Amino acid sequence: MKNACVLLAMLAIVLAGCSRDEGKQAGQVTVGFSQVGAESEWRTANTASVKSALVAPGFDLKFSDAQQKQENQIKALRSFIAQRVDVIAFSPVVESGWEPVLREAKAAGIPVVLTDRAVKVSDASLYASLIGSDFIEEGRKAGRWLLQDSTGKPGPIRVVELQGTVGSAPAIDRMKGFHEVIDTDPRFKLVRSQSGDFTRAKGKEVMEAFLKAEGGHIDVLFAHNDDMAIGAIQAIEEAGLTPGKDIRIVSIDGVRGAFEAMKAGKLNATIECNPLFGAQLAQLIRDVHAGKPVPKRIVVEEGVFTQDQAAAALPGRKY
Ligand code: GZL
Repeated sequence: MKNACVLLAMLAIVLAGCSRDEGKQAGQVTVGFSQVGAESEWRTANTASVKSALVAPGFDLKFSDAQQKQENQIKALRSFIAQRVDVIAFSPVVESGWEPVLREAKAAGIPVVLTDRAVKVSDASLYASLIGSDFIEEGRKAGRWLLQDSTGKPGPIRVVELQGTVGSAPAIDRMKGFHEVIDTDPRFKLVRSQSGDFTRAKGKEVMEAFLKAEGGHIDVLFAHNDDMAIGAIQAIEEAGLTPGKDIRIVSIDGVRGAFEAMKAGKLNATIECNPLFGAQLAQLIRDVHAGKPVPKRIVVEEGVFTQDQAAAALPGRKY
């Protein structure tokens, strides 16, 4: 009996080894991908797009979910380096703190592609390319929508802001773009601004605190993503106010939940941030691996959607 167990264990080890060997066919590109987490509808759609493109012939994908923690991403990148993957790709949860591990990847001769979010480094050669949205422009689009929607309205127009993850490129840049536009009009007064970490739960919690502090004196909510806006909508309703009317709401991402909220009249506008760049990323990784010259910055195209367009657009939305 004992011999049989030993034999079975040995067989399992050999099979596991075989499956690992089979996992990497000749000509395949082994990619280590570190994703921020699963904090929002946008992130879920982005992960699905990346996996649909990289769990495919020609690639051997090693995927890691960092649960929105930078230390988990750094651990994952070091593991990819130790496994000697061909290319590393990752969406950096925050902008700073990456220089050491990126230097280790460079020293190991492993090219790095940034997806979705940017990093702040002193040496731009530490990554080959960044594919993702222009967050400053997304913030400007939100500001322009608010200016246009406030035509003829007297001031003061009291604005609260739900920021994304502290230190992340989208939070920093969306805030910058939004204020670049609304700060030109003295009617707008920013009365509260705090991070909801891009999640529905935290967005609701922070909006509850805003409502408690400001009472009914909030006219507009600018949320850095739809998930926080949807959480805030719950808080606004629980406070006995009507979202979309008592408090106008503009947010960013363009996820299905936002279109449903607009269709229900609870959200006024969403600025699209397209997560579906998996196929473009796969081609970028192929080109980087082949040593071909690639653009340092690839900007994903996206639009703006308002309440009146929601019902017609909803059936065709891909995320
Ligand atoms: C934007 C992306 C942001 C989304 C959020 O490209 O980094 O992170 O706006 C997500 O929904 O959490």
